[in-house]
Amino acid sequence: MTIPELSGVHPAWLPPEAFRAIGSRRTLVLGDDVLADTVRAEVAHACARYGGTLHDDRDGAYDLVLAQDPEAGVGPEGFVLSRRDGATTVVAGGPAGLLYGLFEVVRRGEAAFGADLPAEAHRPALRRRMLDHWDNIDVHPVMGQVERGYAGGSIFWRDGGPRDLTRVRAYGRLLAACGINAVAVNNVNVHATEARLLTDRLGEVAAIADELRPYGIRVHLSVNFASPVALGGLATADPLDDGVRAWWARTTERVYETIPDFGGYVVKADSEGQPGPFAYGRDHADGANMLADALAPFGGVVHWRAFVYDHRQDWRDRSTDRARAAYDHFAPLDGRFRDNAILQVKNGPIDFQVREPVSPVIAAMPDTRLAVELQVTQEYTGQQKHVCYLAPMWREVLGFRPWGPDGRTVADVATELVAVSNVGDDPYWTGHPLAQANLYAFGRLAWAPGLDPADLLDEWIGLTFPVAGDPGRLRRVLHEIMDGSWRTYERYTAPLGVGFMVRPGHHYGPDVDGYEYTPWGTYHFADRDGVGVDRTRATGTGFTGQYPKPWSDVYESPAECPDELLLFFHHVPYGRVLHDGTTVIQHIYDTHFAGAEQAAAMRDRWEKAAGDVPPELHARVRELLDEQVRSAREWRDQINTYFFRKSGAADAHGRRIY
Ligand code: GCW
Repeated sequence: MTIPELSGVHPAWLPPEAFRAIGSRRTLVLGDDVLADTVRAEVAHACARYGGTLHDDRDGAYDLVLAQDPEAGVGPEGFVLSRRDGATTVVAGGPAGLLYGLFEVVRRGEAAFGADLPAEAHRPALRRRMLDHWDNIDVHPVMGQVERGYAGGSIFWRDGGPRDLTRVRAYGRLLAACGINAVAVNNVNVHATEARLLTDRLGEVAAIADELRPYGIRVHLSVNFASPVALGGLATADPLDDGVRAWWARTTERVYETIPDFGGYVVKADSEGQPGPFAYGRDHADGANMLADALAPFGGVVHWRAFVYDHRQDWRDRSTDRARAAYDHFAPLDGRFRDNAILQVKNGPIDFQVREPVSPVIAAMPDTRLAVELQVTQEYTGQQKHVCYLAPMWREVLGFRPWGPDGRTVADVATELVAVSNVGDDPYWTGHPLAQANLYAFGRLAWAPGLDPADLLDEWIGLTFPVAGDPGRLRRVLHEIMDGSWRTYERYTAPLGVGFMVRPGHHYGPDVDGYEYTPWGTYHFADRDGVGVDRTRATGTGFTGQYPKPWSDVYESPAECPDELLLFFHHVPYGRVLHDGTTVIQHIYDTHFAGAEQAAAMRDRWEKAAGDVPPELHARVRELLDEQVRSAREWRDQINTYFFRKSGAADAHGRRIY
């Protein structure tokens, strides 16, 4: 096993310097599986650079000991970290724990070799911590190679075929270092070429799995529900048909012959044109269970997405509400899914907007295993042209208590966390160099959902920029720019929970009415008197009734509804007074002026970091900040002008509106 070193690719949060503390010490590694080999290779690699030594003999004095003990009581991925008598010890519950323990020591750097440390148990809160790639083999004429990808092409495929996978090993290493243990390699919209990854192109998946395995990452595959027809030549894909079930069983068996540790399937069915069980008069439990049955003999799982709604809605029809769709489809099916069928639910009821309430499905399915799906790729949050550090949003989602202050959190209810990846073949991995922090923070939050976003940012800064000119100054500047960047983005784009005022298709930049008269079910209903969607039980779509108490009542009442979600749940007059005393219309003006100003302030702050980061990186971020400032101004002016023209209400501060 060799440690991948790439030239021309930014090392992200694992620059050589991150291994200095380990590399300059005497380390003992015990264990004889693939992951122990990886740990040994990592230590040896670091020692070659920094002069330390790697040992495998128990008798001796070491600065760092990494060993396994199934009795450690922390599960296969956990570890106990301690320091006493000049030695730091990681006792892992299993092979993966050894790897995660190593990366914990990397994160701490010199601090891991300082003062004594009483035994600290670490284990992941969520057993599967997964990234979904929306990568295609072919470059799609509209979507590009990576659907909603803002960081270049796929790291797995070049247009039309497999690519040199050296970079995939390095990717696995980065993911392991933030705690991720599963990757779905292809787009959930499974087109004709990509469908064949299940059958005659399976070798390409196996090759990716080989690269990721040494870092404890299992590979999953998005499959097309109609595969028995498209690939198997059957007349039907009916999940209750014996021939169809036999086809999936045989096909899945072959997958496991090729990739014995294959993770399972991901399915987007009956959604945005993808085939599904509805075509055969079956429901989604029938569909998911059929695949679960095919996977069960091999320990595999199916991730079945709950993103099912009518995308051919009539905008004139105000009773159909896209927000209701996932609950309406899935809540009645609770208890019917197999143990190895995992329902994958987007964090909000609509679609990864900058602000949405937490999906009511999460509280509605006590007898179903749930994966909560986040979007690391910034489709609706600036497309990796804008700085938008998303950990604060995710932290809010994970800490949300659907049953009120004394109930469990979303993180307690979920069995897994999944996110759409923001990675591509860009030299910085994520296009915007600062968007790397989102990927890092996602993995860390999936491991420990209670972590503080600012602390995570701090970790990421420390690892990513180890030799910066003045570390204190850089840290300050990055916190000033990034800590509040999600809220800043919200300010200059979407006020009070209204969503989808984006350009149709690519979803970048403002277009207030872009989706207003389309079939997609994403409306704001602004007129001369007011704005927002009435989702109440009393007079609206009844969506508020999908929440348990207290939220069903809180959201129902315009007086109690949190301001930031007011227009998500209510249609209100522009003059309605918010909790802070401003009117809705004045809030729109104020936040848009403030947001655009804050974007400009980010750019000024970044100038102070010139000299603390490599010049190319500084220049790349500066260029992107120019675009962010331009775009924020455009958002400000279009939104303010639109609502000024609709409402006729003057800005209390007499600022320029067009
Ligand atoms: O947000 C929407 C995106 C689609 C995506 C879909 C989904 C993969 O605009 O590009 O399709 O969500 O999550 O399935």
